[in-house]
Amino acid sequence: MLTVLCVALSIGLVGCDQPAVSMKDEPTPYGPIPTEAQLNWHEMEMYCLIHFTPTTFQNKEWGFGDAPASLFNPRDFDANQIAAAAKAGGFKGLISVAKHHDGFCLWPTKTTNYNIANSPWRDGRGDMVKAFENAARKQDLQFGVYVSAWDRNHPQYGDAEYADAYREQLRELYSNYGPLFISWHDGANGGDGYYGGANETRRIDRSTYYEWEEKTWPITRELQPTAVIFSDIGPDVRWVGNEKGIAAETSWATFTPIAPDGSKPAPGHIDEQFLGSGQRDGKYWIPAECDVPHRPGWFYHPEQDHQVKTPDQLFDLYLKSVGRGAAFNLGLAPNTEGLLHANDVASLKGFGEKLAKTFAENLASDASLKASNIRKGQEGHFGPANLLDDDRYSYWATDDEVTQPELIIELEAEASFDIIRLRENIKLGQRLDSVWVDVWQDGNWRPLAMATSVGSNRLIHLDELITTERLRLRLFAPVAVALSDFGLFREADVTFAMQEAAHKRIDPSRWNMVAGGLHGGDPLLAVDGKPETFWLTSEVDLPKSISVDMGRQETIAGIGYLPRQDGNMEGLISRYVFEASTDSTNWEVASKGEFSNIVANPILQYVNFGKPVRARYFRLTVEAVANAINNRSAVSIAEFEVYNH
Ligand code: FUL
Repeated sequence: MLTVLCVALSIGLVGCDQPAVSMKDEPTPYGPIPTEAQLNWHEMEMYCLIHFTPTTFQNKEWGFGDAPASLFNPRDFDANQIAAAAKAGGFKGLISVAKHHDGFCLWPTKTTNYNIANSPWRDGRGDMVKAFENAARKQDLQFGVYVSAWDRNHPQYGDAEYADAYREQLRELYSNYGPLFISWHDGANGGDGYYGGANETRRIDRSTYYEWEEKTWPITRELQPTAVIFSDIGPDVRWVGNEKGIAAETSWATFTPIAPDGSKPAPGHIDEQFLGSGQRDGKYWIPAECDVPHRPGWFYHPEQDHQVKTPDQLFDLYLKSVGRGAAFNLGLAPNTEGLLHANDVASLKGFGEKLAKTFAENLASDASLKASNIRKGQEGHFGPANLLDDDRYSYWATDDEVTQPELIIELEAEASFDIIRLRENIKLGQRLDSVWVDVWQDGNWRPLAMATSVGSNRLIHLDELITTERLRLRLFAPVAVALSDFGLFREADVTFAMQEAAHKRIDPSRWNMVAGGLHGGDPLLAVDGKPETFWLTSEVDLPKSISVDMGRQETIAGIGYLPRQDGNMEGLISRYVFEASTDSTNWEVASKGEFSNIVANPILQYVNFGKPVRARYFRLTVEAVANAINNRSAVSIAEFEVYNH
């Protein structure tokens, strides 16, 4: 009521203690601006994504689509434990992977029999999406769904029937799980799979098959108007282009999706070069989301219990995602009991504490601020005091012709900080080109830091603590500025201890590597313990092998393949066979499989044999590498690790 009254008074030019801004005095929005659903998403900043299917019970990263539903029986499943851990981490939402590429639906859908009703969990009467939704709402977390468009189980995958069934799955989820904040679509689409027993490779035209714009996304708009749609191309939130949780240092919220071949862009069908940085002159407001698993893989693998990201690592990712105007989407992986492991819970708690402590006090909250210009001289509406009121949309603005203003910040007392926070009122667009921060030291202004792409949130992390009483901002924009927040913070410390690894890497220094069909390059680079160096073979026709004499008998529990870490995707192994032998004559296949998702997430690929094997010799056969043409390619290996029992 009061706001309404003040608007009326300000138009009528009558005084009011806190008069609202008259629309005609506000700067005109610059470029594309966010929708209501996008504003909500920006304010959330971080949320979690839960991967849990029969795949978890197979200890695989991508299910093939053939795991029997009878495998899925997490006896101690507790959605509240998972939601409470996310809440303790400071996350504001939960996304249930209601269906992953394996096609298993976590809700009792009418569209396929491959769903939870045919599992033993809760005698087939359970609905896990509902359980996640209830737990999220109980913790005051917003809720969303991820429904993989690729379905390696569905017999009709590739035909029009399946595309219709997919849309029906979305309808079911949009109709029965309350208001959603996000509908999440990934880009992996098409390839080999079970497909109702066909066991074949199926490709689809990613640009046209799902009729995203014509048929699919209109369903989201109709049934879930509060949800943003996430995919490689948006239309509301774009993928950042990696699964490391990191946006580019300069990451504009504005973006124009373009297909690699000039056809219509679609999820999995996009020119990836600007995903991380966005474009200053992008046509649409499509900010980035940074997705990253809490563990190396998106699904739970017991051997990764000691590889959970620590609170400090999560904080670093927070600075490189949320601190760059993107969102932080952290993957959580329940184990076969249906719970998060103790290490995951402890790390989330530590991260939440670190965030809360770090941002508890804005060290500039009592500062006096002097701006070189205030829009129309209206200190009450557009003055710099708005920078300290913790409101993302009240702002300091300049006159239209003042596009390079300055702001002097006099702190109440000397303060030490290593994080600077800046925000724009994004309801008026992303206006600033850059901001320079200077500190007053020994009677002079000294440049301290600069930032581009400020937008909804920009955290500048300094290399060291800075102590000062006075700072200066110099801002540069093509139009009047509309800065809404200025903050100074000091990174807090928290303690965290993790359980030790169960398996140890076998020392490769006594190995004799006999490069067979895999030749060229330096094989020793694959066992030098240095992730940054890698063995790159000559181009060969696959499959090809390498044999190794370990020098003595070992009990091998598993292997690890670390792909090259230089960002180049040439030679990444996607299918392998690992054979073991005690005499180099009789060989036993210890493990055989695929490294799925290796291109999007080129991390250590860990394989646990389940049953350890005795061996002095092993032979690794590379059956296929990602993106190879006619199965002819070089092979690259940063590290090949063998673990004993
Ligand atoms: C990717 C998938 O292929 C991964 O398995 C995971 O679900 C990730 C969040 O999205 O595209």
